[in-house]
Parts: sequence; structure tokens; C-alpha cells
Amino acid sequence: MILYYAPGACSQASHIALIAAALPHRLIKVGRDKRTEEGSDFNLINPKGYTPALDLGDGTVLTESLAILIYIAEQSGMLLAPSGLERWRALEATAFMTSEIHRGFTPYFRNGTAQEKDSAAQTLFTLFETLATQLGDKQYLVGERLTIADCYLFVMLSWAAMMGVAVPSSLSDYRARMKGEPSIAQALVAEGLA
Ligand SMILES: N[C@@H](CCC(=O)N[C@@H](CS)C(=O)NCC(=O)O)C(=O)O
Repeated sequence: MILYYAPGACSQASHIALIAAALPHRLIKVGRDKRTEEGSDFNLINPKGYTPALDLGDGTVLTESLAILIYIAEQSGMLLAPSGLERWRALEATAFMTSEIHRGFTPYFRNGTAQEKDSAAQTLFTLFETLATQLGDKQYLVGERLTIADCYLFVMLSWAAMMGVAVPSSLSDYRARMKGEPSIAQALVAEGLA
């Protein structure tokens, strides 16, 4: 498989998942100019123009983090319970992050005004509180093992840290702890962010 990614972008969640699931993959970096590091026009690979995009190995390209993360989980039998409430809670949290929380950062990525960023930071804190409640004093967001929800949460918390957006302290502690997860540490090195 080939993961089209940008360092530190939401594609990092798929990257972490591929490593945690031990699925063989190759990385191709995509620049802001929409060209891959190999010189191809990324818009021809993913007409939506954004990462992540996952080439399943036969030229079929899957997009949208939620779909890619579920695909990785189902290919490996890891990172998502096969049935039951833990499956639905992990999917619920991941959908919440790929839509509500991801969108919450828009003013930071689109050069918003200080006022827009301030308002976004307040909204984001409230959204992150939902996840802090779900985490409680557990090690992982859902159940007792790393799931696709943790892969995505780590990235959202890294964005918050980078933008100076406050999050509940239990989530800051969680992020510090998760940096020690082998799959996360490996992804950060591979993306040149360690
Ligand atoms: N709905 C997409 C959003 C993907 C997305 O926003 N990707 C960003 C990086 S986090 C991107 O590539 N932005 C570059 C652009 O839109 O030009 C998903 O969940 O995968």
C-alpha cells in the first residue's frame, strides 16, 4: 500500500494506524504545491487534492480518514473491536474528530483573525472536554488497547499544542504518554517530526 501524506497533517493518523497494524506500506510525501515528492500531480491521484489518500496496492485509491482508518483496522484485525459497544464508541469518537474537531481548527489553517481563533479555541476546548470525559482515567480512549480513535486523537492534540489551543489537562497527559507508543514514535520519526 502507498500512503500519500503531509508531515503532521491528519494523514498522520492513518500513518500511525498502518504502523500499529503492521501492514506493509510505503510513504509518498505531498507538498503544498500538490506535487508528490516523486514529481507527480497529486490532483490526478486524489482529485479532492488532500491527504490522506491510500493506494490499496493495485492503483485503487481510498480517501477520507475515517474510511482509511476502518480499512486499515479491517485488513489487520487490529485497532477496532469487531463488534459490540467498543466498536461503536471508537467509530463515534473518530467521526467526531474527523468532522467536528478537525473543522474547529479551520481559522488556524486559513489565516483567521485573532477573534476567529479565540472563538475557535473556546469551541475546541469544549469539544475536547467530551473526549476527556470519555477517556476518564483510562490509558486509551476506548477499551484497553490502541484503536483508530487514539491514532486520530494524538494528531488533534498535537495540532492543539502547535497552535497554542488549550485542552483539558488529562488530554495533555494522554498526549505525553502516547508519544511513547512505539507506532506513534515511529511515525513521528518517519515524518521528520521527532
Ligand atoms: N475530509 C478529509 C479532510 C482531509 C484534509 O483536510 N486534509 C488536509 C490535511 S489535514 C489537507 O490535505 N489539506 C490540504 C488542502 O486541502 O489543500 C479527511 O477526513 O480525510
